Amino acid sequence: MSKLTEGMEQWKKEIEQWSHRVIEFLQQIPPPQLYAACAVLLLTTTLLLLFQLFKRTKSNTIVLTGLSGSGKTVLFYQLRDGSSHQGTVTSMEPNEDTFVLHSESTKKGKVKPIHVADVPGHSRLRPKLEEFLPQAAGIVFVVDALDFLSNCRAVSEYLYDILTKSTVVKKKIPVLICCNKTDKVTAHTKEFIRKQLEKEIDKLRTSRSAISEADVTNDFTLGVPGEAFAFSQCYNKVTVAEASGLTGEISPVEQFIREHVKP
Ligand SMILES: Nc1nc2c(ncn2[C@@H]2O[C@H](COP(=O)(O)OP(=O)(O)O)[C@@H](O)[C@H]2O)c(=O)[nH]1
Ligand SMILES: [Mg+2]
Repeated sequence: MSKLTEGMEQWKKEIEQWSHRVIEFLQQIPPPQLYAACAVLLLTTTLLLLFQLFKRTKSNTIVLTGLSGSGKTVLFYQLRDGSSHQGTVTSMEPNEDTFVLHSESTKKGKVKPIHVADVPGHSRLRPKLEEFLPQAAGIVFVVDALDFLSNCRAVSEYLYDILTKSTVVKKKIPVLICCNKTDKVTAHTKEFIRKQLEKEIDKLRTSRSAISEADVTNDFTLGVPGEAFAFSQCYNKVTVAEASGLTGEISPVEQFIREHVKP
């Protein structure tokens, strides 16, 4: 017999002896105690499994929205592929995907894929937004910083709608107002855009609450009554950042995503 098989035989014998001892030991324990132990073991494993499941179903969805033309699609591809796919993007391509951020794709260790949904801001499609909100870990609201002034009213109305959605308020979904296209020198700064939006929303608040006296379906009122509206008054966190989807300067967006979708 070779040394190896001898060693194996030895091991086998020892294992057999041990299993005998374990069985003997178990037979000595009164059955009720044994059952109780099994029950405890089963309970803890199910609890652990449930805990794991709960952790995994924790939202990793980021909703990308804003008026059409603000640069959502370009931003989506920049986040996923690290390039803007200029000229190759058609409206037929999927605007929803789960992926590891391009900037993190070379990172070792634990990187959690995120689910990004590009939800068009066209009023006809707005009900679509409602579908995504319950699972949203964060909203990236894209604003065209180049063509801002002519769109200010429409942008504010859409943002107002989002900020007063009951899901957004109740779940305190954080919103990043992403002032896009800042690669162009004529783009407005985030401070300017924030101030204009606050002013415009302040106006909307007055006109909309006048309507809602009769129509109680309005979800929530914004800000502090009697005070000029500021995003800091919102229940959920509202931040403003500058980015350029076209040139790939999107680190504030990636930071926002990482902050709210934990690995
Ligand atoms: N200069 C500049 N143009 C951009 C930027 N992002 C998008 N665009 C342009 O804006 C237009 C609309 O972009 P798109 O992503 O289709 O907007 P969407 O309608 O919000 O999906 C396209 O012509 C883009 O080339 C940017 O960061 N800088
Ligand atoms: Mg698009």
